[in-house]
Amino acid sequence: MAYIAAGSIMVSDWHRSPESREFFSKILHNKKRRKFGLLEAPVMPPHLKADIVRYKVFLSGKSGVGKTALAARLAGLDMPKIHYETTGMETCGVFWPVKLRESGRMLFFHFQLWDCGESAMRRFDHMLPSCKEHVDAILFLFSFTDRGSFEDLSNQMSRITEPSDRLVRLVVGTKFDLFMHTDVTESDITRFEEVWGVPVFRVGGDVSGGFGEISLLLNALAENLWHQDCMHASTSVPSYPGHIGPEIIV
Ligand SMILES: Nc1nc2c(ncn2[C@@H]2O[C@H](COP(=O)(O)OP(=O)(O)OP(=O)(O)O)[C@@H](O)[C@H]2O)c(=O)[nH]1
Ligand SMILES: [Mg+2]
Repeated sequence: MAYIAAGSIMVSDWHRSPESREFFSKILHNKKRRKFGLLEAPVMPPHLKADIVRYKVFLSGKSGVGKTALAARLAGLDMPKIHYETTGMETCGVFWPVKLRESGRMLFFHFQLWDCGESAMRRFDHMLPSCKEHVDAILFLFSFTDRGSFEDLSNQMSRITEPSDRLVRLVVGTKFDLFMHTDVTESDITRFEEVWGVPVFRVGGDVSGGFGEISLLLNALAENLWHQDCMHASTSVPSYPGHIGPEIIV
């Protein structure tokens, strides 16, 4: 599926506009991200009603590239300072409010992130199938400080997914803050984006205050998932077990 340019469906940088303040205040607490229980969700006053659309997102990449750190970064949790191999599978949820451009409608996206340690993935055969079951998007990670992880991307993408799979694929380069030690050049990235038609996002460093680079990634995820559902809804009879995206007209 063709990648959607930022801002074609959703208002880019909406998190910076005063209008979004009330929505973002529902996912923040004392300038940090609010923690939601399993069955909790942001509640808006009736005049600002916003539907919640839910998606499953799988984080894939070599051990140590920063899957657990990225999940924590996106969820606003503390990031691991040192590498503890994730011994099994962990999930966490991220709410992210957006505004649709044409209708002016606001929505809360809920991304359920699935993070599986790479060695557990290799050891237990059932891990990959359960991560892939009903998955809506996959983030393929590589680290800017590990050229091998970048070179392995193409392999990984063709091994885990089929071209016919209905899912959004995005690539995330981690440890961009350590660019002094980078093993991957800008022209490597440009070439990869051209060949695969998939955008590469760069993350790294502190997320102190504001949403910084994660807003780009969360918006892109939301926008492409929404687009994917709209395309699917226009070509088939809708039946959406996991979420209520497509029956809402953009
Ligand atoms: N400087 C910097 N360090 C990072 C970044 N992302 C991850 N790290 C560090 O890289 C190490 C490994 O990160 P993890 O998130 O634990 O790696 P993982 O992909 O979950 O690894 P497995 O669970 O073994 O599959 C940790 O020490 C993190 O602090 C980043 O963007 N910048
Ligand atoms: Mg991990």
